[in-house]
Amino acid sequence: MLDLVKDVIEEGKANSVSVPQKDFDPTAVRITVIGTGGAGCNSVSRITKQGIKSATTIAINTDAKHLRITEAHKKHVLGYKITKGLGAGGEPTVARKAAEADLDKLRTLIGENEIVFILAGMGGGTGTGSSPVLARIAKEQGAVVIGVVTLPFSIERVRVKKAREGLKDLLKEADTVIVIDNNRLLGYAPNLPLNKALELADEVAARAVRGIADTIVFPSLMNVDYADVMSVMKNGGLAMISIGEANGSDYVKNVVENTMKHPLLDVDYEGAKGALIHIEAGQKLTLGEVIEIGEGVSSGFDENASVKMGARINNEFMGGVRVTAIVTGVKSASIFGQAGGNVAAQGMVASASSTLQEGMVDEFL
Ligand SMILES: Nc1nc2c(ncn2[C@@H]2O[C@H](COP(=O)(O)OP(=O)(O)OP(=O)(O)O)[C@@H](O)[C@H]2O)c(=O)[nH]1
Ligand SMILES: [Mg+2]
Repeated sequence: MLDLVKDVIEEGKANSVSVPQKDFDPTAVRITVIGTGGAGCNSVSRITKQGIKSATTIAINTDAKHLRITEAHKKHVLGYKITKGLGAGGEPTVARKAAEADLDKLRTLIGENEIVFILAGMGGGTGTGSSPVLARIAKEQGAVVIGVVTLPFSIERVRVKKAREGLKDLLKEADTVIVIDNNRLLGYAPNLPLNKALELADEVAARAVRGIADTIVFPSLMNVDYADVMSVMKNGGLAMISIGEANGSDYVKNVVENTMKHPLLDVDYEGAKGALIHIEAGQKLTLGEVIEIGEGVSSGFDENASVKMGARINNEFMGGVRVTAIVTGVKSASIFGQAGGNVAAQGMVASASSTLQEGMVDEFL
């Protein structure tokens, strides 16, 4: 079983994950992680409890009661005048109005950043309706905006349409949206109870954020700097994430296989814009192995995709290795349907230097 799954099953273990304790200059690269709605707040709580020195965390919810039990550096009850802190009742339009009513407060709360992550579960009211507004504000204030969102389990049927609409709106405002299809988490652990599966989604979101934020901020065996992240994430469009782990002998070959086995979104890499591969391992990891892993993981990507690799030594890993791969500018017929999808998606990749056009997204969906 993947350590990823074990950490989630063994209650509390995730809270003891060690993070680099180095001081860093917070003015160098300002990173903010925003969680909105129940799922987004739970993901942000997880990140905050684990400890994150590379970023500021903000939790936003229309549901004040849930916000009270959320851990974050800053918290905000969204659109209190409209929702009275009682939630958005599953209505994205209510949450959008609540966010629009709070524009000035949100501008101050978010501030200026180089990178802003927006975490949400698509399919409910608050996360679905507010995340595009938050993305717009963060972008207007100068940040590269990366959404990290989940799509509902198929058993949550009525939420799927709402989730697609929300994703479509978020793709218009954010640079890149990393999509975790909850159904695909079951590839990691088919028999998880629902609450644990949702925690697993939180953990994947946490690793996506940490894989990017910590690698930029803290010195590593192989550094990824802000310019590298920009080249992959700016106007990256739809993105998929996959996590692989391996231990013992032959761990290089095994981790490559594991990483490619369970992408968390069913995608086509043709025309992919870029990839960010983050590798964490114990002391014995060599630069040669880093390159071997990177080449192995990226062998299926589009040949024009710009691949950036970062590697960090983590003494907790002993003989193990963990890989987080994020591929941007991908196409996903399984979410968006076949008709017109491919043409529009190729257009998205071809226009990497301009922001996503509204018409293109509509066609894409
Ligand atoms: N990762 C994760 N996903 C969750 C969790 N809870 C629910 N989800 C998923 O996220 C979707 C949205 O749910 P919530 O985040 O609770 O909804 P919300 O944004 O708070 O919306 P309202 O409560 O209607 O305002 C659900 O359909 C689930 O697929 C969680 O704890 N973690
Ligand atoms: Mg809620």
